[in-house]
Amino acid sequence: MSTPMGFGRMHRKEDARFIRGRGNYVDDVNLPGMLHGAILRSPHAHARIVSVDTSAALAHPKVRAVITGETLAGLNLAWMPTLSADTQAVLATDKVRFQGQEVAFVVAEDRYSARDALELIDVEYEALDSVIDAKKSLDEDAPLIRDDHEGRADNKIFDWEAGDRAATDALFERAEVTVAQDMLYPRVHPAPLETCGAVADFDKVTGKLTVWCPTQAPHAHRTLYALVAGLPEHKIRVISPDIGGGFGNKVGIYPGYVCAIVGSIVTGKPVKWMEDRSENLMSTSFARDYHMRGEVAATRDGKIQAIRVKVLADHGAFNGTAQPTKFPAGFFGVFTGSYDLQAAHCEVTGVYTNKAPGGVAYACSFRITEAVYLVERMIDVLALELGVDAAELRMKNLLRSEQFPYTSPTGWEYDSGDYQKTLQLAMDMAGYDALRREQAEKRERGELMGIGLSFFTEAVGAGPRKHMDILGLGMADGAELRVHPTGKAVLRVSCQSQGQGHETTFAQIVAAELGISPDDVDVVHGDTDQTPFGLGTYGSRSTPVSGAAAAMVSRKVRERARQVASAMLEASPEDLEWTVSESGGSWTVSGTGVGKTIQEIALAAHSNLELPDGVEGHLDATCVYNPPNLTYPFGAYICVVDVDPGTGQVKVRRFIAVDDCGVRINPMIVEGQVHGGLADGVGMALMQLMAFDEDGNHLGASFMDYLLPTAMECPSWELGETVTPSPHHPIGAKGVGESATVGSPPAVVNAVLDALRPYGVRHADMPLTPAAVWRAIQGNPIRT
Ligand code: MCN
Ligand code: CUM
Repeated sequence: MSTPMGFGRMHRKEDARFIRGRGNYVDDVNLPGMLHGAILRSPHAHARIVSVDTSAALAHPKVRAVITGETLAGLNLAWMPTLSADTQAVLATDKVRFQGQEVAFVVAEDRYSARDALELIDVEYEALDSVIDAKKSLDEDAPLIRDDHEGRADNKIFDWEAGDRAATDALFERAEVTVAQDMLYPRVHPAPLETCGAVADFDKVTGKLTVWCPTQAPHAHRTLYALVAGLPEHKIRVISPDIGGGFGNKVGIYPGYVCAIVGSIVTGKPVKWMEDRSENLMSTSFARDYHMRGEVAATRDGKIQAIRVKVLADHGAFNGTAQPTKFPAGFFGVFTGSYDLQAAHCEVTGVYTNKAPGGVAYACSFRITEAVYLVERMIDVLALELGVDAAELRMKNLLRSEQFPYTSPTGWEYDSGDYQKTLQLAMDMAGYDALRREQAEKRERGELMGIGLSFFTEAVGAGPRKHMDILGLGMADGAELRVHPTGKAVLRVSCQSQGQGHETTFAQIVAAELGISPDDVDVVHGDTDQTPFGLGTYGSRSTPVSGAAAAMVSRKVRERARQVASAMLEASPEDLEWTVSESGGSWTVSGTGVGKTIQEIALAAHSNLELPDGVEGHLDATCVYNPPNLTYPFGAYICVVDVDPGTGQVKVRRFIAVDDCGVRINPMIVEGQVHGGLADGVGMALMQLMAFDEDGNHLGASFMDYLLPTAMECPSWELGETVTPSPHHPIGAKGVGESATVGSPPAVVNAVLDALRPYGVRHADMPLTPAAVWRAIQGNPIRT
């Protein structure tokens, strides 16, 4: 595959090291004299800590330190702020509030001894009643989880609402048709290949702290360490090396990171802590856990008028969700989806339960996953009620291209879209009418085939900073670009790749702007000492924000090059025009064909050439990009399933996905992102669930019980694209990294329920395991 001069398909530059086993992950970081930490975790979901005896562990010959909540309390570090301005215990002092919560930290000479010594710590617990079911958390007699909060009387975290209640209720009162449906988006976990971990190295002589950890937001982590621990920020270096998948699991700061840092300060040695798979599944950021009730008001002929939603949001024991401050329910407010309607209203109540904290992870676009699932299930429920085809109903209600930019009833300004075209393409690719005929024939024979649709709109690329921040840090991103004398470039960005291919696509952005090869651009990221400040990668914001910064900083450099070229060509800058030919970019004297290539200009910029006053020489620039708005990618998905009526087994036979993420920088990478997200969707729809028993015991703490989809469960994806550029993004790109995870679960669920139509099943909650489908067929789904 040849390398394009800018946008286009090219192999990922980073894969050269990944496929040769030369990636460098946190667990590959080994420092001289390094010690190893391990965490003792609570076996109880809710219990008072009576005593912690560490004497036997300390007597272990290889143990160097045992840190408890009490040790941390002495340093004022027993509690830390969460990204939602709540507090979270680093190591428990008073109570444990979920099974798997961090209780003590052992530092030993090797990993095995650290683990062994955990068993020597004697903790006496006094078990308390726990609240596992969010629906019971607000009961009068529910045990109070956060008695550490002064004056708190119940388990409610927040009430939040959006839209116009009165206008919505009025439409419901007058509506010809209304439907309502309860549904659960269950608790799931992103389960990245690499678990979380950290290596902390505090140098007593220089006072410098270096932390390697797989964070999606290195700069935000550094600032928070500085604010919380009182360490000077310039003495902290956060390095996020190669990351084996993040999916939102690696946005937050976990107690283990803080423990590794304290361990290094206490012992004077570098300390590594790596969690194992069970720890990752039990204690780090879960996703979803939204109990939703949707209602739709429509006319008899299928025009949707209003949507009303009530949500109970289970945030676990600490409100550790990572979302912009003003948005306690994330971007759930976009729940009106892709449809043209008159009014909408939603209420979200967040509650504490005795489960692990988190909630915003797993390619969620800040809860748009839940919002899209809700509205796309509701459209199918309405189609069933009206007895109309689900595709037809969508086509009739989708926003029309002339409505953009469109302000939704809850106040979101969608930047651009051509929805009908995208849905039509998906239907053409699927052969929709033929599929419906095939389904009818099969139904005659008693065979169960289902066709499910979903149409999603996302809002990704958080900023602008005046509306979006995390703990006061505004969501704008910096970029720095330096072109060396020989015309090779280095781009430094504040976002951080967890596998999305930034080293390739960001090089392509610079390459397109400067007319050089992407092979000549190195992308530096993930090291706070090497990159400008910015809020990091989540909510598919890298391309919308850092990608825009990369384009803007390249344009600054190009303008700088124009000044230099004007001195070289002895022509006024206004008489120069930028051209990109096969051989690259140049500034050329208009109408003459005489010009200088960017490489020639780069050399001259560093040479003894006399430059006009005010032109500094060298070719570099910095910029900070504060996006004017989010970008709104969208897509139409169609899933075809066959269901075995005897066993309830679902087979995804076909999956057609048409995505519109505006201009595609690297279509191959975009397709890879979509493939990954579609597999996520099949997994969530059919097999994934973080289950607990009524005492709060975690029932899915290994991959034996928490199931991930494999190639066996995935069909050969059929992808299509439409391109509706974002009008406000410098290269017209919208984010895509979470689109397929957001859009695919409702398509799969709608397909399965469409297959079950002969049994009169209106709804069943994910995951649609064979047992769940079978129960639904027996007329006894978990929820109808
Ligand atoms: N891209 C492109 N053209 C576009 C849009 C994007 O070529 N119009 C490219 C980008 O340049 C980037 C990739 O596609 O290389 C994804 O871009 P973007 O949509 O900007 O998303 P981010 O880079 O910000 O990635 C974050 C997003 C999130 S939030 C989760 S969660 C997720 C996801 O990406 N985690 C992932 N995809 C993942 N993919 C992998 N392999 N691993 C993860 O942890
Ligand atoms: Cu919500 S998972 Mo991603 O935004 O890192």
